[in-house]
Formats: sequence, structure tokens, C-alpha cells
Amino acid sequence: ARNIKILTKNLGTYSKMSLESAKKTAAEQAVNEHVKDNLKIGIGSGSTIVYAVNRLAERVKSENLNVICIPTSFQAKQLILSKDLKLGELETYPELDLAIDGADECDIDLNCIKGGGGCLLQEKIVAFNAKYLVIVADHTKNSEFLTFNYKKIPIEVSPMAYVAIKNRVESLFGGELKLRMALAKAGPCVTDNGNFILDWFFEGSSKTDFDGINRAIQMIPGVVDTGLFIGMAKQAYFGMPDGSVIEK
Ligand code: ABF
Repeated sequence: ARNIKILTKNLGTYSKMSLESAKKTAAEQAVNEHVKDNLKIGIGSGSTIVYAVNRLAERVKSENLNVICIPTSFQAKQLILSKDLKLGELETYPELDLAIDGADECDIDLNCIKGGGGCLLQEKIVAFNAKYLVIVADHTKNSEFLTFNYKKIPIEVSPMAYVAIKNRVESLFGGELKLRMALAKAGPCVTDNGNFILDWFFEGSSKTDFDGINRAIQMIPGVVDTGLFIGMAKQAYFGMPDGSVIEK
């Protein structure tokens, strides 16, 4: 059991600026502590990873490091290319030394909910094939148990099965699944892999067996994967409002 300070109240009171600076300090510390020469690194998606890649690019240039970056999304690929980092793919580099990624929520055992940005499938594949997954986030992602702060779990599904999966999960476990819509709301959000995302609004508790739930959902035909990353992360860095970083 870990004794970690968890800030869960009044999340709305933190300004966008202070959250951005919390993301930046966490991401930079993770890159400073984990990146060394000759690594193959999985690059996550989201806004926090941008700060990690910026710091990575600085270090690669100033220390002349030879690192290969494997993206988890179209966004990550563009980021790697924009920083002139060496781009690799999992087909060529199936064993990664490290993966750095953001999260929507991370509990005291480092179980995470991911996929708020819609990239969970490639993120999970890359994380699974990395020896060491490091999470970088602001303090609002640091949670006591899953769904405590972030009240939904994204599930990537084959488009033809979304109604059947919605009905099945609701009848098995309760809660409500909503088809994620694209920003303009004219149609569904389509992932990098051509699938849909169902956001499962589900109130768990400290007693909820997320590992069991995850396995059961993964067994439903049409489910591509879930945003539950159980037992995958090895370390997490949370930027705090006062500029410090909490590690767990
Ligand atoms: C990815 O980006 C996702 O798994 C997660 O949904 C999101 C976190 O985004 P941010 O860094 O913007 O908080 O890591």
C-alpha cells in the first residue's frame, strides 16, 4: 500500500496555466530520469506527452543521444517528426525499452484509465511491448481508485457491434455506455484504427474488481480493447500545483 497525497477536491479551481505547468514539470522529470542513450521509446498521446517529447528532443540534441521513437497515434507520429526525432515502428522494433504516456486517471497501484484522447489501442500495444511504462500527468489524474475522479472508461469497438456491446456491458455491469461523437458532433469519433469509442460511465469503488471487469469486457466479440491499463505502468509522475512532482 502506498501512502500518497491525493488531491481530488475542487479540481475546477486549478487554472489551465497551472495544470499546463504541472504537466510540463512531470513530463520533464520523467524524461530526465528515464531516457538514456540507445533506447527504443514508445511515445504516448495527449497533451502531457508533448512536453515529454519537447524535453526528449532537447536532450537528444544536446547530448547527441541515439533514441528511436515508436508512436502510439497519428498525433504522436506527427510530434516525433516535428521534432526531428528518429521514427520507428513496432514491426521493426517489437521490443521497446521504455514507453512514456499520459493517463486520464492513475490509482494507488498504478492501474490506469486511458483513452480519453481515443488512442487506447495503440497505446496499450506499445505499453505491453515496452519493458517499462512511465505515466506523466498533472495532479488531477492521481486517484485513490479507478473512476473516483474520471467517471468513465473508454472502450474501443468494431463499428458494427457498438449497440450490441453497449447493451451487453450495461446488462452485465450497469452504468451507461455512450457512443463518443466527433468534435463537430456530426458523426461518431473514429479512431486511428477505424473503430468507434464507447464511453462507459461507471461508478466503481475501492472494492471494484477492475481486472476481472476488464477481462470480461475484452471477451465480448467486437470489443477491440478497453482503456483499463491494469498492472502495466511501473512508475508515475504527477506535477503538483506548487511546482513539485510526486512520484509513485
Ligand atoms: C493519452 O492522452 C490517453 O490515454 C489519455 O486519454 C490522454 C491523457 O491526456 P493528457 O495528457 O492531455 O491529459 O495519454
